[in-house]
Parts: sequence; C-alpha cells; structure tokens
Amino acid sequence: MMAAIVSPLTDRTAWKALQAHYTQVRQLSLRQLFADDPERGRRMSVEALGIYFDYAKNLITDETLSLLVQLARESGLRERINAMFRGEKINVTEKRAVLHVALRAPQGESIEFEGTDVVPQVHAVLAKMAAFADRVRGGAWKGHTGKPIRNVVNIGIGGSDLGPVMAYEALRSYSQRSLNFRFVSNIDGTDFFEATQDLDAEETLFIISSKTFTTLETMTNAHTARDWALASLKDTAAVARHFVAVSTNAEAVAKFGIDTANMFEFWDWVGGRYSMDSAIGLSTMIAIGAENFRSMLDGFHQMDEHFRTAPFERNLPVLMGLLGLWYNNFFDAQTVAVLPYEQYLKRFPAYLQQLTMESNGKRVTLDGKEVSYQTAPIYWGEPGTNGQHSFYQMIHQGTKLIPCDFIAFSRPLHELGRHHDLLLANVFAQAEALAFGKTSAEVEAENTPAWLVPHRTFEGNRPSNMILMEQLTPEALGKLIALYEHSVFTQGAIWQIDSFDQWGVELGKVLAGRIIPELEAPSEAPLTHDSSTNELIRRYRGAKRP
Ligand code: G6Q
Repeated sequence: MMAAIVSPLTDRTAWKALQAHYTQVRQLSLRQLFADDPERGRRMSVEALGIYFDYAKNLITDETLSLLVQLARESGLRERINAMFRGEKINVTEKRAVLHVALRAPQGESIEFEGTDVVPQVHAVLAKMAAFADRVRGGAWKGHTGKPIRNVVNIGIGGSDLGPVMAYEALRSYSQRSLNFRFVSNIDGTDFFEATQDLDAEETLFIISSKTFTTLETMTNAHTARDWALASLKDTAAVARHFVAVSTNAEAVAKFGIDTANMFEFWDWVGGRYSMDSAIGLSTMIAIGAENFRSMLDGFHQMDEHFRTAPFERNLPVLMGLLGLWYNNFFDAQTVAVLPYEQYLKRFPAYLQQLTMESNGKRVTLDGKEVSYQTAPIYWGEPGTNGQHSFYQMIHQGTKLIPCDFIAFSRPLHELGRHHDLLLANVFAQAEALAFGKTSAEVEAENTPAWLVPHRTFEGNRPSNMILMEQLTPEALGKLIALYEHSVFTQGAIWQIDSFDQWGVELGKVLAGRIIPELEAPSEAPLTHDSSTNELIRRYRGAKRP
C-alpha cells in the first residue's frame, strides 16, 4: 500500500515558517533564554515511563517547538505511526510490513499482518527460546560428550550481531557469570580465531543468527565453526548438540545440518536492525534469563504505547526526532554525539549507528525523487567520562555544531565509594558548560593574560538533551532502544524516505562477489576493472604468491 500523500517537505507551511523562524532563533543565546525564564528548565522537560527528558538546553523557544510539532502533523506522522501498527507495508521498496512492535506486544494483544494475528506466533517462539535458555543456563542441555555448555558464541553480522553484542554488554550485570559469551561477525578470520582460541569445543554452543541464512560473512564463519567443532568432536552427530540457528529460512538451516527443531524462527516483517528483541536475542536471553528478557520486552512495549498514544508535545521519541531534525535541517549540523555516562552502554553508540544511519541514510523520497534537504546525520559517541579527555575539546571549542544526547542513570549498578557522584557531576557539568560556556569577561576576571583569553573562552550555546533514568535495568534498556527506534521513525516520516530498506549495502556485495574469484585465480588471469582496482588486485595476487 502506498503511503498517504503529503506535499514535499520544503512546500509544507510549517517548514517555511521554520525557515523564517530559524533566522531569528539562531541569534538567541541560551544564557539569555534561561535568564528570561527561570522556569525554563522545568518547563522544557518531559517525564514519562521513568525517563526524565530535559531538552531545555536546546536552541529553541516555545514557538520553535510548536512549529516543529506542526511540521510533524503536516507530514502525516500520526497516519504513518498508525500504518506501521496496522501492519501495512510501509517498507515500500521491499514491499514489507514493519512490525517490530509486535515482537514486544504482550500476550492477549492483537497485531495483524495480512489478516493473521501475529502475537501468538511471537509468544510461541518466546516460549521455545525460554525453554532452551533455561536448559543451557541450568546445565541440562549437554554437549555431544555429555558436558554442560560453558561458552555461547553468536555468529551473525549487522542486525544479527550489533543488537546482541550491545544488549549483552548493557545487561552484563544481570547475566549468568558461569557462562562466557562471544560474538563473531567479521569475515576477517581474526574475529573467529580470537573468539574461539581458548574455548573447548565440548562445552561450546554456536548460535548461527541470520535472517536469510545466506549472508557471506555469517555462512563463512558458520562453516569455519563447524569445522572447528568437528576437529575436536569428530562426529557429525555433534552438530545437533553444538549448533542452533535463528533464521527465517528453515530450508537453508536444514541444509547446513542444523536440526530445525533447534531453529528459532522470526519473520519477514522484522527488519535486521530492529530484530534484537526477536529470536535474534537468543544469546541475550541465555545470558540474562527469560524473565529479564521479558522485562526488557515490556520496556520496549511501554515506549511503543507511549509513541502511539502520547500527544506529540509530550511524546518522547517525537520530541527527540524533531529536535534532531531542527539541527540537521536548519543549523546544518552534520553529526549527533551520543554520550552515555554508563560504562555498560559502551556499545550503544555503535548499535545506534546502524539503527539511525542505515535507516535514514537515504537520498530519495518514497516516490523516488531526489531530496533537496539533508537526511540522517552521522551518529557517533563513547561513554563518559572517557570522551571528555579526548574529543570533547572539539564539542566545546571547535567550529562545528555538535548536538549531544547525554544518557545517565541516577542509581549505579555497583556502589563504589564516590564513583557515581563523580560520574553524574561530570555529565551535568558537561551539559552546563556546553550551554553556557565562559565569556571572555569571565576569563579576564581570573587575571588571565590578554593573549590567552581567546583560548580559554567558551562561547557556549551548544545544545544537548539529557536523558536521565533511574537505573540501567532490562526494562530501562528496552525503553531506551525503542525511544531511538521511534525517533528515527519520526524523522524518516518527515523526510518522506523509506527508513526500512538498505539498498546502499548491495553494490559492494556484488562487486566483492566478482573480485573473490579474481583473487583466487592464477595471477595471469586478465582483469577488466578500472586501472586503480586492477593494480590493487595484482599487488594482492603478487603478495599471496611471491
Ligand atoms: C539490517 C540489515 C543488515 C542485516 C545483515 C545480516 O537491517 O538488513 O544489517 O541484519 O546483513 O543479515 P542476515 O541476518 O540475513 O544474515
């Protein structure tokens, strides 16, 4: 089904009003805005689902916000949200529905795809995952030689890797510590080698995670894993005890030699980068247990409901999406820094890179017309406080405007002396320093020599959001991920692009497929690429066979 017809972005009334409004607002200073309105901090914040979202330190006024909300309305965001929840094929270029919200719908709720309620299917797979996870965790699932499993290796890439790695790292304090978890994604043999070199095959379970079960990297690593396991176990019957699969492709799973009884299913309507809460999360569930996994799903679901029902003015993902769009499209900001002040979220920026940039890194609209505005910004980041001793210099005093998302939790997972007070003091201080800076008069008043004053001055006015939550729990993680998922959706709807396809990854795959046999062919085989690529191939061939 085609999306509702809305006018091109730059023709919308709110867009034009925002352009005019921008020329006034860019002169404003956050110092002044806060001085003029002592209530700004409290007023420009939303508290929902245990998330305190403070957006007061943004370069906005009330009018900015109401124009942005008007833009969301004019862009048909409400209709787009409803279309997603109704199971319409909003991924138009792949003719697919986009129903990751069904993965976390509680039992008893109904979400239909082509006339069938998919929620019971989701719960049947969750129950199967839970039974399996319990057996592995409790030692009832034995390897081929009768030993319990001590190592779980997830083999997958992209959406079948980044979510599982991120969630495992994020929820490590909830994980069963007697189990080791490793993640292999890269076609670079080093990844597999390092992940397995100290493991005993008798105690190792491989989860082959691949929606299509055809991905070059994953299939190559899966075959290497099979050879590695059989080199010690020496019996093909061992494959059934040491390999399980997560896929939509039962035929390819069976062909690989995995018993389809040990296959955990998901569906075409789950996009790779939106799949960590499907069976792709099997490693997560084995790590943290079924109950914690369910509470993570509950967190996701709470955010889904909030996104679906809350008025745009108080809707966390909508607000976040709109604020991001404000800098991206009007201030011409090229990037967004995601700065979690929580060590367990160290892989969260990498996870968000795929979610945001693979989803919204598009240059044509749904109807194939080239956009005349910027789409997805570059996402990047590192946990605080580490980044403060590295790239924050540029955020404070560089020439680029870099809006920041700070993420912090009031209660630590490990009470350790003053550590948490020091951590939180830093995150609050960074947001404050960015917003208000330090004027040259303030620097001069510290008896700074005149020549040094410009170097020590901070111009301020650098925007940030603060996402403050109580504690990093499975439920909190679910909310946080869904917050970003839906903020990406909000922006994609306004930019009128397909946030759910990824054609941009295809060309490289096809060309690599052509080059592989050329690297493996005898060195005199003729080459028909451009002169640069030909020379690279020749040099590689020469190095391979000196
Ligand atoms: C995500 C993409 C992509 C995908 C990987 C792995 O949205 O589709 O990152 O997840 O290419 O694909 P398979 O799971 O099919 O191996």
